[in-house]
Amino acid sequence: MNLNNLSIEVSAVSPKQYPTGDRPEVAFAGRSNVGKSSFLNKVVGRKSLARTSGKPGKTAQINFFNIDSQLFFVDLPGYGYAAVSKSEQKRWGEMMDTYLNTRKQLRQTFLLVDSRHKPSREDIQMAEWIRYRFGYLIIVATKIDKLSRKQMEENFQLIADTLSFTEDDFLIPFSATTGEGKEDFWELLCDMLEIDKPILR
Ligand SMILES: Nc1nc2c(ncn2[C@@H]2O[C@H](COP(=O)(O)OP(=O)(O)OP(=O)(O)O)[C@@H](O)[C@H]2O)c(=O)[nH]1
Ligand SMILES: [Mg+2]
Repeated sequence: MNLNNLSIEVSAVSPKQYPTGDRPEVAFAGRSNVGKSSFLNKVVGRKSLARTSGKPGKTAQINFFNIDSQLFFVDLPGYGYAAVSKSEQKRWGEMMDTYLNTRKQLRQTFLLVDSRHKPSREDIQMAEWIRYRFGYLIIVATKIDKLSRKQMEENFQLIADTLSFTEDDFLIPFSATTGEGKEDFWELLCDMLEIDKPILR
């Protein structure tokens, strides 16, 4: 797989706009501002393929990124952002439910949680849904550059306990600032999809 060949395929709000064909997809879910778009940019080695922002609520559509015409990475809108109006939150929720519950090409949903905080009720719900649909959970714990090693250990335990980790689940410590965790992500993804690992940059 060649990471020089990347593009945004489509920003969708409804299923008619989803890409056609049967390429596998992996989606990235999590609270607003947790770092989904930053994660995506870092793992593919592009500064601004996905749009990021310090202000929560940046990603408002379902964005499909074409990864070397082999698969799609799917950047989802964040949940749990109180400053978005109730009707807008409802619309996003429905849009995501539709995608997550109906999309046949979807091979796994990675759940991003902030390594500094205890997972929220919505994170727990999402984790349960992922286990139900895919059999196991892959958590990306973001922003680890903001923690000491000791805090990290403690917080990873809290995350694992809160999400009722089993031995089938994975946790990838990650930083979009330092790039830590990028290798582990690709290792896991390529094993899962049985594809060759790309040359990372
Ligand atoms: N220090 C640090 N900051 C990060 C990291 N990842 C993301 N950020 C910052 O967190 C903020 C939110 O990042 P985004 O990637 O836009 O978050 P998102 O989850 O896509 O947010 P929504 O699109 O609103 O759901 C930005 O200011 C990023 O620069 C990280 O690993 N370390
Ligand atoms: Mg985003």
